[in-house]
Amino acid sequence: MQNKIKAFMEKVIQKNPGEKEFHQAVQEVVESVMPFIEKNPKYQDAKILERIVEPERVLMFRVPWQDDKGGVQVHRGFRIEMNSALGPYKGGLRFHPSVYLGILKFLAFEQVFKNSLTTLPMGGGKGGSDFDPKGKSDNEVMRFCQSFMTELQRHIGPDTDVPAGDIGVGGREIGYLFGQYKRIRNEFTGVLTGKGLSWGGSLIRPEATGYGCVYFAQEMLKTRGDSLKGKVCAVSGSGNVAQYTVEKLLHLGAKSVTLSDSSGYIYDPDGISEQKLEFVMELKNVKRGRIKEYAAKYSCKYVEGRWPWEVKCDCAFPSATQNEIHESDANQLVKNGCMLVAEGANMPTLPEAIKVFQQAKILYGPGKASNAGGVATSGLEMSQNSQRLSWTKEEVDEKLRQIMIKIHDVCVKHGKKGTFINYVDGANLAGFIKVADAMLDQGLV
Ligand code: NDP
Ligand code: 2IT
Repeated sequence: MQNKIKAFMEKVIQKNPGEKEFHQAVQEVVESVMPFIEKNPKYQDAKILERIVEPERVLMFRVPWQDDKGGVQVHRGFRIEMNSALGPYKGGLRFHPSVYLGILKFLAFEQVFKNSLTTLPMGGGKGGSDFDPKGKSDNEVMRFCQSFMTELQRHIGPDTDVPAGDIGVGGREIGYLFGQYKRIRNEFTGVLTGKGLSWGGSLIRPEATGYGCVYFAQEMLKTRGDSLKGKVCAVSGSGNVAQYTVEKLLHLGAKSVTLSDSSGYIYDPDGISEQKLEFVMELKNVKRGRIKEYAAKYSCKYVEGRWPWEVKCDCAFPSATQNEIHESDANQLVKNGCMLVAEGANMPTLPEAIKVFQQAKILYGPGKASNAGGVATSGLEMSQNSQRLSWTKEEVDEKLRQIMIKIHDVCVKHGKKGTFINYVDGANLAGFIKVADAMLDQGLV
């Protein structure tokens, strides 16, 4: 088996040179599904694995824009249309200076399996740019978004490809992108999700990734007869996912003691209260300041240039970015008694660190399962847009909760090994089988 995996990965690496995050994401899925494929020759004969790692289409384009001083800036835009076996391409846009093909291909690849798990009819895609919204004025961000959409609009549509937010793309950016799409195409459609409430957005979409991740954690704990009540939680990041993770943890009686940004983390042993969270939301979403200011305001510890995994906690919610938990962090977490890791971010845990969690037999929920609530609620936004109706907050939240329970169930079904649940294998296999079968049904495409 190991030889087969190695031979397959050698080809992937050769064909996609320098895209190390993509290699990492593919390796994880291939390790889970290769034994299954070996037992089911129909997938081998149809070369499903070889096809699934090849994007259906990759778009790469120039994004020129003018800054406030009148200077010309040039960035690179991307959209990876990875797989449409289950529905229109669906997945976020990331604006971050680190963005290149390898990052967006890993994200698009993960998205295919994640979207399959949601139970909703969505294919997988991802896009973005190496543009950094940090430090830019609203007008600069608007001009960039308008230029980006001027090209992207010819490739997307409500039945073709439906982007949304990710790192660096929130409500403000979605607004500018939607405005430009509408202006060029002269149509008001559900071409993006994460829209404002008065112009086609869904209630609970902003909350959905964080809430969904906490619902998933709840289900994981239930398998051990436990709950979130009274748990001390370490959360990383301080953006969309982190904020609503902290909010839901608070609602369920847990205590979040950390938040971070790319400069460092804060440690507040008293816990982040409703009022403190309000401060964080204003700081991050309106003032666009640094998390350090929380420590100054509430007189707690701030640790520059480090991740919060050295803090003692019962549960960890990595919600910033890929590869933020290294092997040494995983060892530290386990040593400190951490019993659960639920990933709000995409691929935040390095492979060696995943092994540490699995060997310690703690509850470890991989992002493609535990953070699927965001895209699932995007799917619900698409349904509402198609119906030209809006559902209530309670209705959307309950649908989200039920979806997270179903994702957990299917992970258990495919990942249970004796008394231990391998959520990585469970999510990869369940996600894969549905997409693979749809690809078989649709012939050689
Ligand atoms: P935001 O842009 O709202 O927030 C990102 C947070 O992570 C910020 O605090 C940011 O700090 C920090 N961060 C980003 N990159 C780095 C880095 N390289 N090193 C250290 N810190 C970093 O993004 P989201 O909250 O939307 O996304 C967070 C994660 O969740 C991502 O992995 C994303 O792919 C994933 N995700 C998001 C979903 C969504 O619906 N938004 C759905 C599913 C997954 P700083 O401001 O200093 O850059
Ligand atoms: O990684 C993700 O699932 C997202 N950024 C959300 C994608 C979406 O289409 O809502």
